[in-house]
Amino acid sequence: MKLHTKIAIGLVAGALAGGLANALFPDAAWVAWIADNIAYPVGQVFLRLLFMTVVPIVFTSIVLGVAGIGDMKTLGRLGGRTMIYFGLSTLIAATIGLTLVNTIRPGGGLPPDVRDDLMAQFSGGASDLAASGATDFGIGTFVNIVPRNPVAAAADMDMLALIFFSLIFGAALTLIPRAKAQPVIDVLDGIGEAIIRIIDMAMHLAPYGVFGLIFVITSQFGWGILAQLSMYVIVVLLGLLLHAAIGISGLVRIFGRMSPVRFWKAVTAPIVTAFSTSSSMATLPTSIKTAEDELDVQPKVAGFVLPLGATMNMNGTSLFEGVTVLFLAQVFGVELGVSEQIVVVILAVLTAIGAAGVPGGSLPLMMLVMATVGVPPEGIAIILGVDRILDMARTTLNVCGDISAAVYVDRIDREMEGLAPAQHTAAGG
Ligand code: DAS
Repeated sequence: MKLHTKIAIGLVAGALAGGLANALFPDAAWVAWIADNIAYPVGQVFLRLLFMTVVPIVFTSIVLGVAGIGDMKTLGRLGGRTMIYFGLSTLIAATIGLTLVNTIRPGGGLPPDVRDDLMAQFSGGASDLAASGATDFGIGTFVNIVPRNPVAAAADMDMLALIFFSLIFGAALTLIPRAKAQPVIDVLDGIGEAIIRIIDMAMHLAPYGVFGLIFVITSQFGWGILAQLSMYVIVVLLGLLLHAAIGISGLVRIFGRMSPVRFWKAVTAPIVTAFSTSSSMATLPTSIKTAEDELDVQPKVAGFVLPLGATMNMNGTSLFEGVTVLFLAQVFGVELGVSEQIVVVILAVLTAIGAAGVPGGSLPLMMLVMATVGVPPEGIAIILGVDRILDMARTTLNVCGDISAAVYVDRIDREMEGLAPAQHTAAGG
């Protein structure tokens, strides 16, 4: 049986068991005992396993992505444009997500007492995130991005500082002799692979972890909370669709100088692969083949932009994180003003850089975004049960965003080298 089927079964079983317990035995001590002593610990172990991977996966994926650009000349010519495109497309996605979640407010409308109980339930969690208070977004935030001590930043899970150091360290590796940098890159590559295996292992615990997490919620709050979730799922999927139709199509037309119809027809194989694997990494070979064969992207560009994109460019993920953090803030009654929402957008873009291109790769990082703006990170438990569906959809958008970036960078490189424009073989307008 496929993992996501097991996760779905864990979700349904946990929701049914918890909802029934709440309906048939309201406030029963034995139900609370099961929730506190069995369901909650299982759920927490699952969450902490994901949490445990945050620091190493952020550091290794960003350092390898930047160092993988190669020499400074390539870094300058292609890397700069690639990063700008990644940042722009991710920012558009996060903005679409935030606009939707503020307009539709899927997390609003919970009775105040339920909201207070939820906050009590999740803000006393055993999470190691010290920074569960909101971030005072201001000049100090920018100064603090530069860590005095990168190890302390990692130990404190200071997200912005960790990403800053990783970006600088990766760039520095391209400035030292390759013979000295390569061993470091090889070690980090091995660490990154091992961490991805840990995320794989953690995701195999997901069916039980999800059961535990959703049982705790539904046994205490009944099924009403799940009605809120359906609106949330609709908002995320609508946002992803809008970004595909407007964001990526617009970028393909303006930056790639290509017909969006031709682009979307050419990327069918990567779409199907990403949707079924929920992994940008697993889809990478298909993305590279499609970019080269269907969109006539030069192999040197496809081989540089797509692996970088699978690691650092996640349009769907940044949109998902923006919507989810604000949805959970609405559920908990945490009012996020403009400055906090700007922090959410910046962090959603930055954590999309550090998220691993594997199933559930962004979940640990999203918990950091939540804690940074004062939303209890354990509250992620509320959406974990529906995350797999959303992961399939957001990964698909991540991959399409990467391929659109390769089309743009290839056009720029051809113009700079005086080469003929790409001949797109895919049928279409
Ligand atoms: N599943 C991740 C990917 O492969 C995205 C995510 O977890 O947000 O892109």
